[in-house]
Amino acid sequence: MDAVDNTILIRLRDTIERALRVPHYRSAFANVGIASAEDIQTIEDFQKIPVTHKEDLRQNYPIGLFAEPLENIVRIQASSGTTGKMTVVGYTAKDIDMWAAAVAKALERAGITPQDIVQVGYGYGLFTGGLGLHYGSERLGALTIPLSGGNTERHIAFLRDLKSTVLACTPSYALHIAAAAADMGLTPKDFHLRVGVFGAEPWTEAMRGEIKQRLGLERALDIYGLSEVMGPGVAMECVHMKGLHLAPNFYPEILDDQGRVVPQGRKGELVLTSMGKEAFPSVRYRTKDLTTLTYGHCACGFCGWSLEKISGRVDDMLIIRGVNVFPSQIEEAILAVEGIEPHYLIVVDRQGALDALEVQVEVAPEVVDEISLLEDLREKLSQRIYTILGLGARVRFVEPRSLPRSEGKAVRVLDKRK
Ligand code: DLL
Repeated sequence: MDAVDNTILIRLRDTIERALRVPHYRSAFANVGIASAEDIQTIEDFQKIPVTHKEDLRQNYPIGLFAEPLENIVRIQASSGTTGKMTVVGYTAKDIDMWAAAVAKALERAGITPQDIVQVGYGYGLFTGGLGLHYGSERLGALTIPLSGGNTERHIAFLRDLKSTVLACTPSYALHIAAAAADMGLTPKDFHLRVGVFGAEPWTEAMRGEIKQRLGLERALDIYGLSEVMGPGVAMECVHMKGLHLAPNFYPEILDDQGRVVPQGRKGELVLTSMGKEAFPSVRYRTKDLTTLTYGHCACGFCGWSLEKISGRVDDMLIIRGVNVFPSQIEEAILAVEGIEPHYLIVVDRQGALDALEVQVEVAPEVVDEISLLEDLREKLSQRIYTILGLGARVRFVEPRSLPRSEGKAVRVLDKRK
C-alpha cells in the first residue's frame, strides 16, 4: 500500500508488541517466525502476520484476547455472533477516550457543532452504537439525547419538542420514524432536523435520497464501524461526501478473495489493524465488509485513507442460480420504482432443483387497491431487478405495514435453502 511511512510502521510495531502479550497472538505470530515487534521492519513483514477472524474472538471468549488485566479495563461491549457465543471486547479509559475523540472529530467533519441537539436512536447497552455516538457527541459539546432504539413515538415527540437537529440511528429506523411521523399527519416542516448520522447496516444512495426527503434533512451521512475493532466512528463521511474518512487509529488493507493484499482503488474485503488501542488490539482483523480504499486530502482538512460506501459483506452475498446477489442491489431496484415502499424481504427458496428468488415488498397505501396499477408496478420492478441482476425474480406485493419493522438492524433476507 502506498502512503506507508515510517511513523505508521512504528505504530504498527507498537500494536504487535502489545498483541504479543496475548497467548493467541504469540502462537499465531510464532507460526510465521515473528517473535518480537522488531521482526517487523517493512510493510511486507507486516503482511506476513496471519489475519484474525471473528472465530478467533469467539474461541477466546470472553476475555482471552485482552492485552490488559481486568483491573485496567473500564468497559466491555459485545456483539452477537451469527451462531453461539457473543464476542466481547474491552476498553481501557484511554481507549474510551480515543473512541470518543474519533467520533467527535467525525461529527465535526459532518458539520455538526456544539450548538446541535443530537438525538441518538442507536441501541444503548452491549451494542456499540448508542454509547459510541453518545460519548462522541458529548465530547463535541453537543446536547445529546440518549433515546436508544425502540420508542418511536417518543422519538417523534422529542424531535418536535426538543427541536433535535441531528438524528443518529440505523437508516432503516430513520425510515420507520419518518413513516410513523407521516402517519401522525406530520411533515418534515414539523421537525428541525439538519443532519442524519446513519450506519450499522448497508444502505444505498437511493435510500439516502429517500431518507433526506422524508425527514427534511440537509445531509444524510454514512457512519461505519464494528464492535470488534472499536464501534461506530471507525470511518465516516464528511460534508463533502468523498468517501468515509478512516479514523487515524487504524491501518487498513484490502484483500481479494484469495486473501492477497490488493492495490489501492480495488474492491475487496477490508482488514483493519488498530494503532494505539490498549485493551483489545486488533491485528489484521477481517471485517468481511466489501469496499475500496483511497488515500489523499479532502477539502474538510482530512488527510488519510477513505473508504467507499460498504457495498455488502463477503458473507451476505447470496448465490442464486449461480448469480452473486447483494441485498443492496435489490433495494436499489425497489427504490427506483415510484409507488413501492422501501420495506422489503428477500426470500430465497428452491423450486425443484432451481433456486427461486422472491421479493416481498410493501406498496404505498394509496395504490394498494388499484389492481391495474399494481400490475404495472410489478412489471416495472421485475424488469428493474432483471436489469440489475440478470436474474428473474417473483415480485409479491404485501399489505402496507405487514413486514416486520426493525428498531435496530433490518432483517432483509430469508434464505430457506439453508
Ligand atoms: O454496527 C457499529 C456501528 C454502530 C456502526 C452505529 C455505525 C453506527 P457491529 O454490530 O459489530 O457494529 O456490526 C458491524 O455492521 O462489519 C458491517 O457489516 C455493518 N456496518 C456497520 N456500519 C455500516 C455502514 C456496528 N455504515 C457490521 N454501512 C460491520 C454498511 C455497516 N455496513
